[in-house]
Amino acid sequence: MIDDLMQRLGVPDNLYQGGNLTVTTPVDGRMIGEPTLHTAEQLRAQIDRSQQAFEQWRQVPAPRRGELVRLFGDELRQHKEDLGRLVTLECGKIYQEGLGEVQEMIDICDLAVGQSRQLFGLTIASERPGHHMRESWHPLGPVGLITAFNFPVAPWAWNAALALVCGNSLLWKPSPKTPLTALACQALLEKAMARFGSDAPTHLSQVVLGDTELGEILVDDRRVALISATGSTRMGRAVAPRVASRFGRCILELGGNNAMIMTPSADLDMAVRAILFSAVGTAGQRCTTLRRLIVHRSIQQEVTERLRTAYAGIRIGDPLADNLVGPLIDLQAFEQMQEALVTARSKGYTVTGGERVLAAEYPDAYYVEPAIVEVPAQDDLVRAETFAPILYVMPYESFDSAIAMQNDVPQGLSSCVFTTDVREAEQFVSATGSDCGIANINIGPSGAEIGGAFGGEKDTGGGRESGSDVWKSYMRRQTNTVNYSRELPLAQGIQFD
Ligand code: UN1
Repeated sequence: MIDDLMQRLGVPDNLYQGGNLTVTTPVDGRMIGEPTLHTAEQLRAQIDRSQQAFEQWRQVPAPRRGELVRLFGDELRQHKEDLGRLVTLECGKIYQEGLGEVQEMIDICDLAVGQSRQLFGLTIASERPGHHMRESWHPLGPVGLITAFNFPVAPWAWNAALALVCGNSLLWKPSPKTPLTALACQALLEKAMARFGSDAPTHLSQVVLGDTELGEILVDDRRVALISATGSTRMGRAVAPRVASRFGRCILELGGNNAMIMTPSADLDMAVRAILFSAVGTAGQRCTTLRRLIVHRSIQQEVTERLRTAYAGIRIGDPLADNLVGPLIDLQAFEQMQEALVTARSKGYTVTGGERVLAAEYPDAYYVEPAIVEVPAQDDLVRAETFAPILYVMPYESFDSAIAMQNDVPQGLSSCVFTTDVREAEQFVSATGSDCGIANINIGPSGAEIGGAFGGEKDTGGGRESGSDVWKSYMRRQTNTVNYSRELPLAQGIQFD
C-alpha cells in the first residue's frame, strides 16, 4: 500500500527507500520507508540555496506568490484521501483525523491566497509639513520549520502557506518519526511549482531530514530569519535561547495541559461528547488534548459515571478501520503513559482504563485504553504534560477556585468552560479568567479552526500561527518617512544650523 500511495503522491522511490533512517508505522510496527538523512554539509548547502531562492522569490509580486499557494491548495484537494491515509499510516491517528489534517492545510492555503492581496501597512500622520509616514511589510528571509510527529502536516502548512505568500523560502525539518508525509507534501508543492512557472525558484522549499544535531545547525544559522517550531517544551527551551543569541525570531508552539471547567449548569450530553473527542481523539496526542477536567463537586459523581460508560464503548484499533482511537506513536510514549499511571496509583488515585490492548494482534504496536484518573486536588503529576490519553478529573467548589486551578499549571495553550450561566462564561474569557492563548465556551479545547491565531502562553512558548494577523510574523516591518517638500524640518522641532 505504501508504494502505491507514495507513487500517487509523486514521491520518487529513491527518496524514501534504501536510506539510513528507518520509519515504522505505529499501526503495526512494520517498516514503511527508509529515507536518507542529510549530513551537516548538505544542510549548509541547503541553507545557501534557500537564501538564493529567497532573494529571487521576494521580487515576485505578492498576489502572484498567492497563485502558487492556490495551485498547492488544488494539489491538496486532489490528493486529500491519499495524503490523509499516509498521515494515518505514519502517525497512527484515525483516517477521519488524517483527512481533517489535510483539510486544515487546504483551509490555510485559501486564507493565505486572500492574504496575498492584503499584506498591508499603515499610513501615519507626520508632525512635519510636506512629509508622509507609513509602515511597509517586507519579506523576511529563509524560514526554518520544525514540526512534530502528532500533526505531521497541518502545522507545516500553517507556516508554509503564509511564509510563501509573504515572500520567504522554506527549510522544513519534520520529526524523524514522520518524514514520509513531509516528502509527500514537498512533492505536491513541487508539482504546484511546475504548474506555476519559472518565477518560483527551484529551491524555494526544501526538506531537511535529521536529528537534533542538524536541528541545531538550522537554528544557529544567522541566515534563517525565523524559526517556527512545534514540539515539546523541552525542545523549545533548547531552541529559543539559541535563536535569541543571534537575535533571530522564533514562533514556538510547545506543550499544553488543557482543561475544561464543567459547571453545574453545563449541558452534560454536549460536554460528555466534547470530552470524548478532545480527551481520547488522536489517542491523546494533540497539543490541545483535554488533560484536566475540573468539575463542580455536586455533579462530579454523575459526570464520572457517564464518562466511564462512554469510555467503555470506545472502539480502539486499526486507525484505517472504523475505530475512534488508534495506537500511540511508539514504545516510549506507552512507557511514559504507564509511568504516569503507576505514580497515580501509588498516590492512591482511582485509575480506570490505561491498559495495553490488542498486544497479541499487534505485538509491535501500542494500543491503549484511554485512562480516567480521579484526583482529590491538582498536584505535580497533573501539572506535567504526559502525551497520552490520560484525563485527570478533579472537583471544585467555587468558580473562582476552578479558574485558579485551570491557570495553576506551567502550560498555557487551550482551555474551555461548559456553562449556560452567562456570568461564568464571560468571566472565563475576561482578563481575570483563563490565562491560555485559546479559551472556549461550550466547545472542547481541541480542534481549532485556522481563522484564529493558534498558540499559547507560558511554557507553551508564546507563539501564534495560522489566522488573524499572524502573517506579520513572517515579514519585517519598515517605517518610512518621506519628505516631499523643499525644506528639511527636523522632528521634535530641533534647530540644527
Ligand atoms: C497540535 O496538536 O500540534 O486545535 C495542533 C487543534 C488542531 C491543531 C492541533 N487544529 O486541535
